[in-house]
Amino acid sequence: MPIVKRYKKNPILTKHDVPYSVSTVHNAGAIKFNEEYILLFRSHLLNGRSIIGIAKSKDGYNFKVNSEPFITPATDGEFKIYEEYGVEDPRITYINGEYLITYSAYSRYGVRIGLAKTTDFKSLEKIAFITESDYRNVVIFPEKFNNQYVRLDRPHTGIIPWSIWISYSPDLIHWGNSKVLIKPLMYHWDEMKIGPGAPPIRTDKGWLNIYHGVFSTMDGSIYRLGVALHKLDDPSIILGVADEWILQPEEIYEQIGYVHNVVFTCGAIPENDGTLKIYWGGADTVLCVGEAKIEDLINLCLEKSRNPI
Ligand code: BMA
Repeated sequence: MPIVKRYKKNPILTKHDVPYSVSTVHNAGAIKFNEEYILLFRSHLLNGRSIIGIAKSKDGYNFKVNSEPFITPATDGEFKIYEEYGVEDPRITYINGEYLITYSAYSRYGVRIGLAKTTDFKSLEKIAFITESDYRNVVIFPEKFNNQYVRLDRPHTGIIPWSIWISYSPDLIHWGNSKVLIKPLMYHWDEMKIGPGAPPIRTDKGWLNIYHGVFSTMDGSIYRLGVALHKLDDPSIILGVADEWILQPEEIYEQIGYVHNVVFTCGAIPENDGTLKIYWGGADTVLCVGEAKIEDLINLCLEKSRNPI
């Protein structure tokens, strides 16, 4: 039995479901809002740059896409120069009555992380860039720890393979006290690079961190998903990192597309029955969903663990 069970009617969204012109629908932040499921998803425009659309659903499987995109590159003001090449891969965190959205902003100056917020998924306020260049994959925890906001992030460096770090902030704008937490393993499915995927999910055994890992082959890179468990009251402590991946490209819509052999997540939603709905982009082209038992994910982290560093 695979640990993540694919929804039979995958993919749940494709470019044909979008009422404006795009060539892909993938990598989506996910959250429940007023009894509805919300997805903020990335799409490539026909010029190759990305924007972020919004889709809503009553059941988490059947989504309807709004007629207008939700986040597009700023056309004036201070955000403009850093979003010129597009906005990608949103993550959503609910904290203090607001929905925080982190996204990758691309420009001739590199890739950095923008922070925006909404209270109603109708209007959006861009707040600040919260990293300099050479950062992607920032996920904010939905709780404060010792009065600090906490995030997992992924700086780019030429010295070690790209790894998962933790950083702290008093105000969501200024971040520091960074520490490396999980590093790719040599000759392992995640040897090339890893990065946070879904914002961490609270369980009674710890925070589940669903992340992506990449392995390079003669036929290109393979993006898979893995899972780690962080201590509840101190997420800088890793209780376990599963040695095995939890999802790899196996269906045709994950193996063939805009980028072959990719499953990539930006969001997962825990349900009251102990399952977790994980949303992922297939081959950077379509959007998929699947379910895992939270208990199985925890056990995999604790019983088949590898060294985090
Ligand atoms: C990463 C990001 C993701 C993408 C993945 C696979 O570097 O660009 O948005 O899904 O590559 O192409």
